[in-house]
Amino acid sequence: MNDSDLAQAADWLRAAQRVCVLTGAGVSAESGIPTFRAADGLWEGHRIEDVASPGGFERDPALVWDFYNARRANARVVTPNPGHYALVALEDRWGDRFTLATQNVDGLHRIAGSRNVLEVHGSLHRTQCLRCCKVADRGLEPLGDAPECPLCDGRLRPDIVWFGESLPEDIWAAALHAAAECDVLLVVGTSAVVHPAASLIPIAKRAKTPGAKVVEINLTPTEASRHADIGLYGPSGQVLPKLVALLGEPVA
Ligand code: BV8
Ligand code: ZN
Repeated sequence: MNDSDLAQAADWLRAAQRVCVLTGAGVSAESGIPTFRAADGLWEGHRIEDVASPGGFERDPALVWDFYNARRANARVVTPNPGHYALVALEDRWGDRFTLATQNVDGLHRIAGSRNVLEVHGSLHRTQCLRCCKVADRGLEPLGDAPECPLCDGRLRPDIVWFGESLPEDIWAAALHAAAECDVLLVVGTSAVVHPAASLIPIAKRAKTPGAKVVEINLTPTEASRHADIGLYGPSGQVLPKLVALLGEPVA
């Protein structure tokens, strides 16, 4: 990552009225949560269809709960990293003109202090009852491989958007609006291969004229790179704090 690109990204941010951020598993990597598509990725040893699809849950709910209980156990022992806290600082600066859409289900953005967080793929912290449909925040304590609803004894599933499932309508509508309206979109730690989340990137560029400036923050170029105006390549836990530090004090 070169200093002139960092300075250019900071200039675009300083001039932005509205800022949107899209994060993926990479922003939590330095906290100790494995990403999905790296060699040691989460999907290792598990076919996606078996553990992150409605069909997989129908076929073997205990296997799926084992997979999610393992991720809950991992999320229970990690803490936000400087990248999460830098995004909190951006929200402090732009207030309600800042939106953070995350594909992550680990809850670390909220734990770090982010407020306006759109969890487009759900959350490890929540369960959904298949009988009474109650969605409940159940923290990250172990849930066993056949947890039941405390209200109606129905079977519980993770409140996670699986492959082949649509995203929560209200959350997705808010993410679309934020991407379409923003002046700068930061794309942080995502391979940008999963849709429709990845479509927020071209939407930010094309929804209005002039389109948003897109800044990619990643270890390597990705599917997002072709839409990016600038790529800041390095660990997000280092790049984001540098970017925030360059912004200086907000002009009153
Ligand atoms: C839907 C919950 C239909 C599970 C997840 C063909 C083409 C296009 C689309 C499709 C297609 N075939 C099927 C589809 C649709 C499918 C899809 O996109 N598939 C992909 C794989 C091709 N999408 C769906 O099924 C979606 N639903 O389409 O429904 C529909 C429509 C209308 C009505 C009804 C139905 C649902 C998608 C949601 C799936 N659920 N998560 C769980 O988490 O357990 S997706 C899963 O992938 C995670 O949420 C994850 O966040 C997401 C994206 O992955 P990333 O976050 O990007 O993670 P990854 O490992 O890939 O990359 C990490 C990046 O970080 C890397 O670039 C790495 O370099 C970088 N990095 C690492 N360390 C650092 C770093 N960067 C900075 N600093 C570091 N330190
Ligand atoms: Zn219930």
